[in-house]
Amino acid sequence: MPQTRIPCLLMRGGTSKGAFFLADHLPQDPALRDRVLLAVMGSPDPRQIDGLGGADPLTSKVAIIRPSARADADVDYLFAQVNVDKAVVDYGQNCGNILAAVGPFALERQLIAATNGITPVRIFMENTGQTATAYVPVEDGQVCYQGDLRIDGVPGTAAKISVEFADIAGSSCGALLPTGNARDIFDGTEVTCIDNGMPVVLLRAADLGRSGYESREQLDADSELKARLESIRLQAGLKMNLGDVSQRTVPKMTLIAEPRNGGAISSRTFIPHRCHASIGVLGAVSVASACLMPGSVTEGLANTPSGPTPLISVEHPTGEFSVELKLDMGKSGAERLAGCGLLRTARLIFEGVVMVSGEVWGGK
Ligand code: NQM
Repeated sequence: MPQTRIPCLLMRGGTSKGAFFLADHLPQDPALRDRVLLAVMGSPDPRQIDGLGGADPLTSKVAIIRPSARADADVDYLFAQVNVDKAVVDYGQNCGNILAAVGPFALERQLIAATNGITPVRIFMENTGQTATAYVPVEDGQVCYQGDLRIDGVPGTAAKISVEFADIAGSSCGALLPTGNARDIFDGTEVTCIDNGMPVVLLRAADLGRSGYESREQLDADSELKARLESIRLQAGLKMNLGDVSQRTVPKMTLIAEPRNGGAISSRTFIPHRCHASIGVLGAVSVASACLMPGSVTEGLANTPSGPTPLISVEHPTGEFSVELKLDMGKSGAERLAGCGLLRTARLIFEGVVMVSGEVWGGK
């Protein structure tokens, strides 16, 4: 049985890497598409030896893109998290890092016309039903990947892609504070459950007997901590309107501590079973938003700037991530989150066809 050739771009978006496809190049049947994506990445297998995945959730990602039929978007972007060691493809979360490469992909595949200078690409994020605009640098009609922006977690420098989100509160949970509270208690531990683009549960590291400054490797080896976090996560997931999250990759679990390097807060994020090498884009937006939330567990720890557009630096294991939050006066006259902006880089790494075993089609 011959292998099937599927056109694919391998791209880095921010601090993640994934396989990018035009929706039309993948099977339309969702179950078959999942089998194809598992085969592309080489899952389930902790080493992903038989596929493109890098044996890490941050490099086992897929973007599925199509021209948009919507008036407010140029392209539709569906994100798929391909589990490394389980035969599960999760569409129940968004990914702001992979999003950073969606604009360049749309230009590479000529889904939109390039404008020299900066080309804005309006992206409908299918996973959460919200939109973002990415501003992609273009030179001589080509995406320009080289530049001088350094982002923590990626070696070297690359061209700046700024990404703006309008209101993304309640992206997956229906409300910014999905439990209705700024603070809840699970297993005797105080937490803040928040969803500003990504469902996240914040916990003070000190409450769990940790400093919050441990390395990714130390935390990944800490099975006692991981078991406690998973117990809290399963309970929080139910209260955050996410249902049974035992097979899902949300909510993310973020340990927080006082900032140590001039930022607003220090973080260590589990996504949800492995510690992130840095922090997810929308995860960082949710953590930054919690820093502005009266009554959240960040109180007493966070050093939060004020003003209508505070730039909040979230420290993480390999540096920091700055999020500019936009505040305005809501209908009630109270300050509310109205959007945010951030900077990323991206790169086209490989262009070709990925080979998928004919067995995936069950002989058809
Ligand atoms: O939060 C990892 C990543 C992410 C997601 C994860 C992300 C986001 O770093 O928007 O980018 O939290 O699973 O790619």
